[in-house]
Amino acid sequence: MSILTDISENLQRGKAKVVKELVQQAIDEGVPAQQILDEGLLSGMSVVGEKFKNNEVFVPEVLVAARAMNMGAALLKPLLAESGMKASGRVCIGTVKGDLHDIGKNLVKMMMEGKGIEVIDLGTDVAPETFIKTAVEQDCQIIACSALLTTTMGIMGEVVKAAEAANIRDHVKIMVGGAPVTEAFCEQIGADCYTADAASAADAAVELCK
Ligand code: B1M
Repeated sequence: MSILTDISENLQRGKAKVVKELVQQAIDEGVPAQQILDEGLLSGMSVVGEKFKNNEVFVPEVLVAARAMNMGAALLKPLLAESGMKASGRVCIGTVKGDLHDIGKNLVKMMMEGKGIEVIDLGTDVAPETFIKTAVEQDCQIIACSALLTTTMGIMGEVVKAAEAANIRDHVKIMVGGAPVTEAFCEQIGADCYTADAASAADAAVELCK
């Protein structure tokens, strides 16, 4: 069994300590960080997601898998950081109100930090007014919203409206993403940028901060 399969299977079983050790071992063996993320951690999480959808596993199992995912990803963080020119900029990021999913949001944060962007992490269940208040007080160029539920993605539209009401739309860009979010939805709510994955979100943030 390859070490990446091993990481994926232990993540599915929620064995956070083993996942952490295996990720470290893969790093030591020279496996590229992006490959460990894609073919080990994210591949395991996607199996968990399918099983969750089919009622083969339930919230507790998903939570321990998520914990293993976050522990493994933390080891990859410095390696995913690209060398070379660092961008400057400040972003506040959060998962929108009513939504507690934070794995994707954490990956986006990690990738943005890897590009040299300062990221203020507001966590999960973030109200529109909290995004706006933080952007104003901390002088952020970007508000980045993540949503994983079809029932919460509409909050992103409220963030755009709140930014308009606060008169910050001319200098604060709004980025949106998460599994149910699409380019069409981004346009519909009047946000500035949709990206499908964490790496593209980081690239887009660098451009928007210029
Ligand atoms: Co939930 N959950 N969950 N869940 N959960 C989903 C999202 C679901 C699709 C599962 C399913 O039924 N198939 C479904 C949503 C259905 C829908 O809305 N249509 C669902 C549901 C229904 C629920 C509950 C309602 C279940 C319940 O209680 N009955 C509940 C809601 C709780 C709440 O939020 N209020 C719930 C709870 C949970 C857990 C707490 C158990 C756990 C979250 C733990 C945590 O995050 N710490 C959980 C998990 C883990 C999932 C699945 C299995 C995995 C999500 C994930 O982390 N994926 C998910 C099923 C699935 O996706 N297959 C599911 C990996 C992650 C890396 O991907 O977040 O998409 P993702 O991020 C991607 C991109 O989307 C992008 O970058 C990342 C990749 O590079 N991206 C951005 C993300 N944010 C971005 C922002 C950007 C740009 C890109 O710019 C700003």
